Amino acid sequence: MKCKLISVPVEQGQPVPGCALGPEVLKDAGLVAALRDLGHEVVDLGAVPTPQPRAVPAHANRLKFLPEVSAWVEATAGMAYEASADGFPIFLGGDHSISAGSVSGLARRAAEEGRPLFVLWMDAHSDFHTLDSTTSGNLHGVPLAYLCGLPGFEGYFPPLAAPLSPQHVCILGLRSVDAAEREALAETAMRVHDMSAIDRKGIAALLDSFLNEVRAANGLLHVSFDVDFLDPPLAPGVGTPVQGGATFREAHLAMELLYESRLVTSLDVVELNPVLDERGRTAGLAVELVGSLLGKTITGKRRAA
Ligand code: NNH
Ligand code: MN
Ligand code: MN
Ligand code: MN
Repeated sequence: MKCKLISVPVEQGQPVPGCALGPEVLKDAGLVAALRDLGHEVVDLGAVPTPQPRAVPAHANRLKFLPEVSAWVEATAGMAYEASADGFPIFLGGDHSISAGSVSGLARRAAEEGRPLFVLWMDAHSDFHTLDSTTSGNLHGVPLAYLCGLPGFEGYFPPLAAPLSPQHVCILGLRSVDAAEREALAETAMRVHDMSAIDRKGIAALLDSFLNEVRAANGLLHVSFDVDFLDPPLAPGVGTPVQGGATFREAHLAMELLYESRLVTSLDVVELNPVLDERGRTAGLAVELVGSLLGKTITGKRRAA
């Protein structure tokens, strides 16, 4: 596989400084070597150039860095669209607002190819606020609502070429939902698997049923991996840790199943905050998990598809 690394060093979508260092630190933690060891070609496309803030009207809600984040979304979408012409794009965040860009660019490409884009959102949070409903004003809390075409983004975020169908989205690992999000989630057709569902049914069963849908629809599959999906003792280097996350084994199993499915066509790795990390553990684990998603196994032998 030809892996294309795209750095998106954005931290204005969340309140804790350090997240913009994510792409460099993931590379310092051995991401390129990990992928090459698996036999992949790695092309580092560098960083999305820092855009000028977008001219947007004033918003009634107290949104933080709206012109800046909106500009990053537009610039990242353009890069995602270009990069997805071939190969396997990997977006290195940066906070989760970048996925409003990466996924919208990929969705535009998928629509042109006439294939449905499915998204697996691995996250402690649902990121399903609209610009009107967010109470924190942190724009890393809105990308999934934007991508699904919820109202209120018009004029503030770039127009969407192709909104996601909520039936094609699966949230996995959820354990922190704000009141307004809870209402919106109750109305959506997205699959929402919280930690309780993982405890009861097992991560493999939940994932298998989603992967079967992707396969049956001949879909493309984007994985948006928010590092706070992981349990905080394993992954302390995130700005908004929430207790009770995925274990080391659950996370690896998920990645191994995704690899074996051969359905994944692109990836985001977001919300790593190296300033909050402890001795590089979070970065190291993130690199290891990307390896598992791209074919690493314990014995080194690849399982057949
Ligand atoms: N729901 C909260 C908010 O909107 C937290 C979002 N934080 C995240 N999302 N890290 O993944 O402010
Ligand atoms: Mn360096
Ligand atoms: Mn997130
Ligand atoms: Mn999160």
